[in-house]
Amino acid sequence: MRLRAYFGVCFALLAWPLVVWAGNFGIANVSRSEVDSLKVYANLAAVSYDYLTAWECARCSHVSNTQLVNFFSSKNNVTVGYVVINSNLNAIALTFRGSKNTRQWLLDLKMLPKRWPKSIQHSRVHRGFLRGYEDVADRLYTQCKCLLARYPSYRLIIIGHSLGGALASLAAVDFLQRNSTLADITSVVTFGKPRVGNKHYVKHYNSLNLDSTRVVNKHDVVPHVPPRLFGFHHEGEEMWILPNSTANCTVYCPGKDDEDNPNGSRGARTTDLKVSFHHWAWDVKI
Ligand SMILES: *[C@@H]1O[C@H](CO)[C@@H](O)[C@H](O)[C@H]1NC(C)=O
Ligand SMILES: *[C@@H]1O[C@H](CO)[C@@H](O)[C@H](O)[C@H]1NC(C)=O
Ligand SMILES: *[C@@H]1O[C@H](CO)[C@@H](O)[C@H](O)[C@H]1NC(C)=O
Ligand SMILES: *[C@@H]1O[C@H](CO)[C@@H](O)[C@H](O)[C@H]1NC(C)=O
Ligand SMILES: *[C@@H]1O[C@H](CO)[C@@H](O)[C@H](O)[C@H]1NC(C)=O
Ligand SMILES: CC(=O)N[C@H]1CO[C@H](CO)[C@@H](O)[C@@H]1O
Repeated sequence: MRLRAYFGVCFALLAWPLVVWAGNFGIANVSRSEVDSLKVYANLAAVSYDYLTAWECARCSHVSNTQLVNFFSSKNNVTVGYVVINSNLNAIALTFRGSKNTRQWLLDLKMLPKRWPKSIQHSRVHRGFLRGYEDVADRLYTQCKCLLARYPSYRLIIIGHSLGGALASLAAVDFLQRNSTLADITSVVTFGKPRVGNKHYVKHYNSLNLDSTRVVNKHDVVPHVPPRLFGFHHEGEEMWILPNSTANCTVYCPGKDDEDNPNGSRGARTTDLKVSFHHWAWDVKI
């Protein structure tokens, strides 16, 4: 699943300017088979919006050989998600849901940063996202640790859509602070993730060298908040589902150590951004 090494052939024509960037900024086409494997994670993210008591729901059927271990929710119902064991992926999957009302959530989004993790100098993250994560951090870490001990050959995959993507980023950093050897077996896959922290946070995250993938659908507005103007940045490894591509053509846009690729989704004009793009990843509705 090391996506970095992937150079596929795009299954649709690209606008020519993107082909030019491709040479200059390390942008590569993502193959159809890679997209198909990422869709499994998109389906896992989509399922988090149902309240589950077992792996039984319309969208659950898209991800077979899955056993629900825990459906969790913070007291205020803001931090919601689940833990499953999946024998197809040979993995424990920890999935965080986003907000049920994206527009309201965007309006309420405050920009206050907080110093975190304490051990990383100058690292700051979004205070609200951190509070949401801390509500569930200890029990999720304990649970994942126990499951990994029970399934020693399994990986840990941390998934999230929207706010859930922010929580997935924080969970990965926190879990690795608690046990650095987890880096070798942990993957992170996010969809429509907002920015979580400043350049120092991003640099730290990228230095963990996780198998990390950040999917952005077209001109989704959420990855553009909180604004760079307030010091927020994205982790690297963007998979961008291109706008103006009816075939959902996808390109891989590698970042630098402390920033995302300027020629990825970040280059969009503000007037092109829409909330409607937030609820799709290819043909999967999240
Ligand atoms: C991506 O795919 C398009 C269309 O098939 C092709 O023209 C372009 O050269 C490819 N870019 C890279 C970097 O492989
Ligand atoms: C959280 O959501 C569940 C399921 O919809 C509901 O039963 C419960 O009352 C909610 N709790 C709060 C505090 O809103
Ligand atoms: C850290 O994680 C590894 C991999 O799951 C595990 O083997 C090891 O026991 C863990 N160490 C601690 C102190 O929990
Ligand atoms: C997408 O297509 C529209 C209409 O043709 C055009 O105005 C817009 O600039 C295009 N956006 C990109 C990113 O190519
Ligand atoms: C492309 O994505 C849209 C949702 O944004 C979906 O309706 C459509 O089926 C997808 N097209 C293909 C060819 O996958
Ligand atoms: C085609 C295009 O817009 N390329 C841009 C990619 O990013 C670099 C760095 O910001 C710009 O200098 C290019 O103009």
